[in-house]
Amino acid sequence: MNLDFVQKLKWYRSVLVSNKQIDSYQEHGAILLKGVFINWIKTLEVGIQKLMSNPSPRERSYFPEDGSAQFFQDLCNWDRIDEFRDFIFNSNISEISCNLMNSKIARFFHDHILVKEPGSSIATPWHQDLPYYSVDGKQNVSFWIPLDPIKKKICLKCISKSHLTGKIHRPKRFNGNDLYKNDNTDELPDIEKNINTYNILSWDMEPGDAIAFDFRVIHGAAANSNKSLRRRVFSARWVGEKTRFVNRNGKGSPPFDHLNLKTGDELNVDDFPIVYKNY
Ligand SMILES: O=C(O)CCC(=O)C(=O)O
Repeated sequence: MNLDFVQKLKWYRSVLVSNKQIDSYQEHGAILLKGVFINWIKTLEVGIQKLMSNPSPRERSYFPEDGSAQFFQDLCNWDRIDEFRDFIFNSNISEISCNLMNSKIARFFHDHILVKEPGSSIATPWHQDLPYYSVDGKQNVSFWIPLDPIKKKICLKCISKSHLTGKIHRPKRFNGNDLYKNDNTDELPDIEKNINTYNILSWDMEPGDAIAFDFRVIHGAAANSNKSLRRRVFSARWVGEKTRFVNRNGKGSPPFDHLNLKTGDELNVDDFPIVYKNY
């Protein structure tokens, strides 16, 4: 193959994520991307180590009542953890986001770290992310990036096509408490009771792989039943040019309550930088 520089660049870009993968993302709301972040695992490991030894005021960890290990969570740390910022600005993640969202831009929304220590008995309940977020719009994507090998039984589980129902279900904290007061949205149906009626997407994963999923997709994850392996996950959330700020009349998660934005506004504030432009 004898390609000039521009052709090479186009070829390189087109293999980051194929049209088939983009179609599958739009259709199912979740896809597996193999090996896309393999060169960034060490960087993210260092970042997570730094974060856990100095968490932010937004840390929200859960300690199981049975005395098993913690489920550590923290959010929005890219501006103080160099390794996170490096990954967000210098890896291919912004370009992949842009392509998956069919957007002209990839705007970073936030990072979220989710570490289930070995044997932690805390399962992540079924939920959608959109009702927790101060944004609305179909152009969005989250990446679930494990830093440890993951067996399918403890992998993120996404319900295929659940982003297309048009329904937004009542958000709850992972301990079952309602997130917003006087929330009259519908409760999520009992997924476990009818589990065989859903097409559940989940995979065996290696460090470097990622699941890209839509903010509207119903998803959850089992406890970390593995007694010797940690389940460290770096999650990065992105929005496109048509996604807008929304005031959900309550403290969402993450709580962006310092922002002076109104429903319908573009997210033109430093918290949400545009990292990639496709024009
Ligand atoms: O990692 C988990 O246990 C859950 C992840 C999740 O709910 C999310 O990334 O939105």
